Amino acid sequence: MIHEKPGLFPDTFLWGSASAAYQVEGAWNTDGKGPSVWDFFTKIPGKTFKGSNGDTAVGHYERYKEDIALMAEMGLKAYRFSVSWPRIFPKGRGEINEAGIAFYENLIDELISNNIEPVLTLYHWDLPQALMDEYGGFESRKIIDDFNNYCVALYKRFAGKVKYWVTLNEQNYNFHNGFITASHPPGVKDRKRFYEANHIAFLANAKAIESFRKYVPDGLIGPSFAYSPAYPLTSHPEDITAFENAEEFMNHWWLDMYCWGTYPQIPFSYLKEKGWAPAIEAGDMELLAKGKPDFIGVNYYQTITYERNPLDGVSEGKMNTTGQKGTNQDTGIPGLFKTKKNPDLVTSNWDWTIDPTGLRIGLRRITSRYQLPVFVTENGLGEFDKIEEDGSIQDDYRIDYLRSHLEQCREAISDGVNLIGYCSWSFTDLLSWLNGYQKRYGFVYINRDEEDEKDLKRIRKKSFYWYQNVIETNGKSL
Ligand code: BGP
Repeated sequence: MIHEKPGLFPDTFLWGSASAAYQVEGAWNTDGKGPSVWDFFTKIPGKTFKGSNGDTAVGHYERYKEDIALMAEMGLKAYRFSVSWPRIFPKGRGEINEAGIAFYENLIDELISNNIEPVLTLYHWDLPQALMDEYGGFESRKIIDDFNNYCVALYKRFAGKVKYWVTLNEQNYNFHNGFITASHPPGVKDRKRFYEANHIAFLANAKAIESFRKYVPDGLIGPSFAYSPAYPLTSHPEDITAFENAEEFMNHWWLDMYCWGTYPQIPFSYLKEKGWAPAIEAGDMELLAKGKPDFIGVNYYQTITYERNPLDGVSEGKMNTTGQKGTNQDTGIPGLFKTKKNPDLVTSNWDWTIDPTGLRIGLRRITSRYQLPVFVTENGLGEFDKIEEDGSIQDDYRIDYLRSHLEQCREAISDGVNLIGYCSWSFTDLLSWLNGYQKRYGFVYINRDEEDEKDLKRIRKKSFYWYQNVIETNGKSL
């Protein structure tokens, strides 16, 4: 679709940037915080790049005012952050830890006083370790009430201050890594458990949304989905079938459930055949139907290209977590699909394809299928950055990445997508879960690496000034 005139971002557009508690806060055991699963998992040898962890992260817990001052200087309209559940309930439930919730209250107040809209993510993977020990986290239905109780505590406290809420961040990616590749907690490789845990998470998500309607009637809520739109490698009908399999199993499985409260029929039938289908109990479908979101949060980094995969084909492949280009391996599900490098696209040093048009395609697919507003809750480029002799950081590659993706957002708006905002990933550099501190995403450089916490000094990159101008012109000058 080629439009004759360039589109416009609406005046109300939320120009934002995002982070997550474990990746920025540090202060892992300060002010009564309980441990999360990541506090333990990152200490297991070999799990993260150079054994990096978020004990200190980028010191945002102490420096949040300095960080918000930088956001205000930039003119940021929205800041997406996550609340650490074990800061609020150190053991997952029970008495609220007042010092923990006060941190977020101060953060929210500071944002509001700087005219920055808070976008609060309820769950960005840092499950209280106590609930993992007690009942295996999302593998038990007990989590549905515990998660709801935690969410309600935040709804009650922040209903008047926070309008935009995100339920679960990237349930699909986090659970895939947790139960298929064993690279996130709980570090399991078991497809049956994967689908069971996902089903329980869908129920927890729906219940949290049901409660939201009662406590925050004027707010807007939705999950953030790690959306990698699928492409077929060729027009061979078997590759088209592989691509459709991928779209169904990797995307519709979650999006249909969030938006419609139902599972897509073809994958469900396949999972039944394999013995992997989740157990559906009486009342589940009624609850799931109540989880309809106000918007779909889209975390977009790349498209993934698929081809046919025979029954004795590829299943597991290593992921590039070192930044050594070309070390990523293909992966797949025998009999369904396997991934393949797209010959038409370039990649980052971490082998993530760079495909701005894929963002437009994804936004259109969601709009056409679900007819809901969309919020880009993450999009960005993880790369090595270098401090020049004059102290500057010339991250033109990041500007090119963000600009080209925003151009495609504008095209998507012209196409008829109701896009309410865009949060880049990320505002400051931060801990990349498996890739350490060297994979940098921020507009603001943080002076630290894996081995040395240094002084955590904040340094504005070239992209900081670029995004400042984008916001000032409401996207007219990209
Ligand atoms: C998403 C997560 C973020 C962030 C981002 C970049 O999956 O929601 O928390 O980490 O991806 O990924 P990575 O850090 O692996 O490069």
